[in-house]
Formats: sequence, structure tokens, C-alpha cells
Amino acid sequence: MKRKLGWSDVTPRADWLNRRQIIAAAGAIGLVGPVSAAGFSTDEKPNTFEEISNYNNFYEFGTDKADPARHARGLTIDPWSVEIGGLVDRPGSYPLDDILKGVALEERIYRLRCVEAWSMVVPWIGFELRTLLDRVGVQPAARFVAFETLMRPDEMPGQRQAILDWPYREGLRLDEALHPLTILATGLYDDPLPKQNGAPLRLVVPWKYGFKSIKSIVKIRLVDQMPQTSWNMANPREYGFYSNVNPAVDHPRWSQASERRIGSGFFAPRIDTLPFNGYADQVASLYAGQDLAVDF
Ligand SMILES: Nc1nc2c(c(=O)[nH]1)N[C@H]1C(S)=C(S)[C@@H](COP(=O)(O)O)O[C@H]1N2
Ligand SMILES: [Mo]
Repeated sequence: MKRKLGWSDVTPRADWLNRRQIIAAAGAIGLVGPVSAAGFSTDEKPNTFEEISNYNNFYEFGTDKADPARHARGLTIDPWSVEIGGLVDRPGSYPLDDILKGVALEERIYRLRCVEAWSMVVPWIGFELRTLLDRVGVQPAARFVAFETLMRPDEMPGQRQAILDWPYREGLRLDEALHPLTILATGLYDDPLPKQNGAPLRLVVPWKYGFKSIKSIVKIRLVDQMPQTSWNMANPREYGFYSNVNPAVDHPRWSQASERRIGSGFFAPRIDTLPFNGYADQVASLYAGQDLAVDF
């Protein structure tokens, strides 16, 4: 997976460190050890950069798996800012550089399980969402976090069609948003995040179906009510708010018991889907007392 440029080389801001420096620096101040030693990463073999950046769901660019890689190159991602508001002490429109200033980026190798029953293993570069929420100051009345993707139909051909009720919206309960597994990703391998993967900033919530991991975020709001989310709005019977990976609860139109690992070859056996996508030890306690077959 040797790329021609490291992600710091192609990043326009001089204060971005390369990944090795980041990990060494973070290790020196005790945040993480060597690569992924914090225990959050899987040791499964990651998918290739080519697989991860050529087989995508990003309906703003079309519904075919190859559409995002084909059409996302036209998306302008610099300048970029994120409007952070609602129940926070320091609301505002934050330029991406401000958001990333002083943030210790780290590698997180996570499984990604799409609700369509395919999966990959992705080496993200990013940081915990909670570090950003701490900086803006979450007020005590906040119970959920709502996210929105960029709305720009002239650069996003899918938004000229009524595929979903644009802009793409997602949400998490506050405890889910503050969980250390929940990250905002800015990179993939040693590269900046490809546009088709949600550049310049996307959510990654590895124990939930992939559609919760909203791409190209421009709005984050702390709210007291469960927010509306795109797939739930489109089909509430098929897509719940929680959407935790759950092999015991089938999609109304297909089984969720197993999955196809992208890149494993046409004849490779399907693999068993794990509760919470294999992250049950870390997250199952968030849902104690909740019936996830009903509250899906
Ligand atoms: N804005 C936006 N975010 C999105 C989507 C989308 O269509 N639009 N698709 C989701 C789905 S269904 C999945 S499986 C993942 C796919 O992420 P990847 O293409 O980086 O693998 O992105 C999620 N985030
Ligand atoms: Mo998905």
C-alpha cells in the first residue's frame, strides 16, 4: 500500500503532521502507544486502499458502488467549515483547520459492516468525536447529536434526484457520541480521506450499520430530542435510529446473520456477522435494559 504521497504532503496546511509523527507525539504524551496499541483496532487484515476507495455508498454522487469514485472528484473541500450549534457553550462556524489544531490524530483499524450485508476492514486516521464535543462544551440538557452532510447539488449529482430527502442526516445518542470508539475520520492509510469516502471529515461508528457513519459533515447540533435521520425517514420499518449491527434481527428483505467481506474473492465463504459488529465488549452496556429487537 505504498502511496506516492503521504497525506501530509498533499494537505494544504503546514501544521498537519505526518502519521508517524502524530503517533510518536501522541505516544510521548501518553495518549496512544505505537500504532493502534490503544486496543481499539482490529488485527484483521485491512482491505486495500483501492477496494476502500472504489466500492462506496455515497448517494449524493449516485447509487452505483462505482459512482462516488467517478463523480466525487468535483467536490470542493477547501475551504471547509463545520457549524456547531444547539446546546453547546461555544457555538459557531468552525474552519476545519481550527477543528484539527492541536488534535492528536491516530490510526483506528475498524470493521465496517454495511446494512446491505457486505463488510470491509478500514484503517482510518482520525480522532475521537468526544474531544471536539468537549472543546465546544456540551450543555447538560443535550441528549442527542445531530449531523448533516453538505448540500451542494451543483457538485453532487445525486442531490438533483429525490433519492433521499437531502441533505443526508444522521444522529447518535449523546453516550454513543462520547464513546471512545466513535471517531471523526480525516484520513485513510497514509492519505487524506478520499472524497468518495467522505472528505474532509466523516463520522465512523464501527458497531453500527455503515449508514450511521455520515460523510462530509458540515453541521453538528447538540439537541434534546432524538433527531430525524435520512434512512429512518425514508423507510422507518427497515431502518431504525439505533441500527446497531445485529445478526439476530434480519432486515425485512434479507438476513443479517452473515456478510460478504469485500475483496475476499467470489467463492470465499460468507462470514458470520457479530453482535455490535464485534464491539459488544465495549458497547453492549450502553443498551442495558433496552430491547434492541424493538428499539432497532
Ligand atoms: N452523506 C452520506 N454519508 C454516507 C452515505 C451516503 O450515501 N451519504 N452512505 C452510508 C453508507 S450506507 C455506508 S455503508 C458508508 C460507506 O462508507 P465508505 O464508502 O467509506 O465505505 O457511508 C455512509 N455514509
Ligand atoms: Mo451502508
